[in-house]
Order: sequence, then structure tokens, then C-alpha cells
Amino acid sequence: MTQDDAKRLVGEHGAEPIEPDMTVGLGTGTTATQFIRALGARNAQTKLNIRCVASSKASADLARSLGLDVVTLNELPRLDLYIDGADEVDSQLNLIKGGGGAHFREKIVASCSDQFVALVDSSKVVATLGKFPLPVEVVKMAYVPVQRKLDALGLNPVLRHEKGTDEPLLIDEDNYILDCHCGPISDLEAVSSEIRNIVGVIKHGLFLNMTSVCLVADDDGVVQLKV
Ligand code: ABF
Repeated sequence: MTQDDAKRLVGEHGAEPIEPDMTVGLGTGTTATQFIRALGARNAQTKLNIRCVASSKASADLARSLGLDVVTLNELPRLDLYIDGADEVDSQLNLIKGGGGAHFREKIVASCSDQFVALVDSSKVVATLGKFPLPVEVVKMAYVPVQRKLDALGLNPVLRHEKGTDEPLLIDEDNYILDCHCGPISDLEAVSSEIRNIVGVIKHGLFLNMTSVCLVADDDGVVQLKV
């Protein structure tokens, strides 16, 4: 099975637990896109009467184009479920997210949801988080001092650029991203709090103790990881 097939499969599985009248947070990225498409298709067959909050403009636009009702988090401040992809997951269901540049909004929507279901293909399951560069969203006016402080922590931060250009990537909230090439992170809580304490950091891409269930797709189908 290709990675794209796995993303489609797990995206379809992610849409299955959605019941009529639920309130649902929509993630961002290629896996979340498959989930949103599957949810849209289900809703087109049988009206589910669900209301959604999206974690990015791209996901909101896609969901609306499929006929889903998308409202703001201020209109719907509590959600039943948040469903999204991830870049890495460990056995405790801690995640690295933000490869797609939307982890700040994703973390907000996830934090307003009763349950968070992560959807990944099996290549993203790791023993220790950190092979995937850890994204840190930072205030544009202070990205250099923040970068120096992350460097001093040994986290090896690199400013993310627009693909194929020398321009820094400007994300939804008008911030920049520093990708920390730190390697395996042995103490997740310590690194999380060290980064969080730097003034100018908006949010990092470590999602610790936030995931309820992780669905993993591989050649044998989809399995459910729980702590
Ligand atoms: C979002 O999508 C991000 O937090 C994460 O970086 C990414 C997962 O990537 P994809 O589903 O596109 O492989 O959830």
C-alpha cells in the first residue's frame, strides 16, 4: 500500500465514528483532507446535521465546498471530537504536529474538544519523537532572538521558507515557523516547557497527553492505538 493509499484508508476510518448531531473539529494536512472528503461523502448520502470548526482556512474551504456546515470556534466553543493527522506518534500517543504549518490553530481546536482522534500511516509511528523536525511557531518581529534561544538549548532551529524561495513562510496567523532539528527527544515535558518559556514563542508542535486514540493504517488495514 502506498502512503497516499494509507492516508485515504485511515481518513475514511476517521469519518466512521461521526454520529448525527455531533460537533467536529477538522484537522489540516493531506490525511485530514482525506478524512474531510470521507465525512463530506457520508453527509451527502445521509444528512448528519453536524457542525464543524476547522483548524485552517484550507480545511474550512474544503469542508464548505463539500456541503459541511463550518462555524467559528467562538460560535461553537466546545466540540465532541477533533480529528487530525500528525507527523510522528509514540507509544504514549504523544505527537509531533505542524509539518503543515497549522499546529497553533490545531492545538487550540484540539484543546476545545472532548476527544482527539489522530490519524496516521504506520511510517509515522516511532519509539521516540524527534526524528521529524519539531515546528515552533514564533512572532515574526522576534524570530531571530527566539532562534538564538532555541539554538542555545541545543535544538538546532531552522527558519522555514516558502517552497523554492528565500522568503520565510508566512502562515495563517502571520507568524513564522522555526523547525527544530533536535533528534530524538528523551524528556518531552522538559523540552516542551523550555520552549514554551521563551517569550516570542506562540506554540510548539509537541502535543503531549492530548490524544485519546490514534488510528494507524498499514498493509493489513487500520489498527487502533490507545494508551
Ligand atoms: C497536520 O497535518 C499537521 O499538524 C501535520 O503536520 C500534518 C500531517 O501531515 P499529513 O497528513 O499531510 O501527512 O495535522
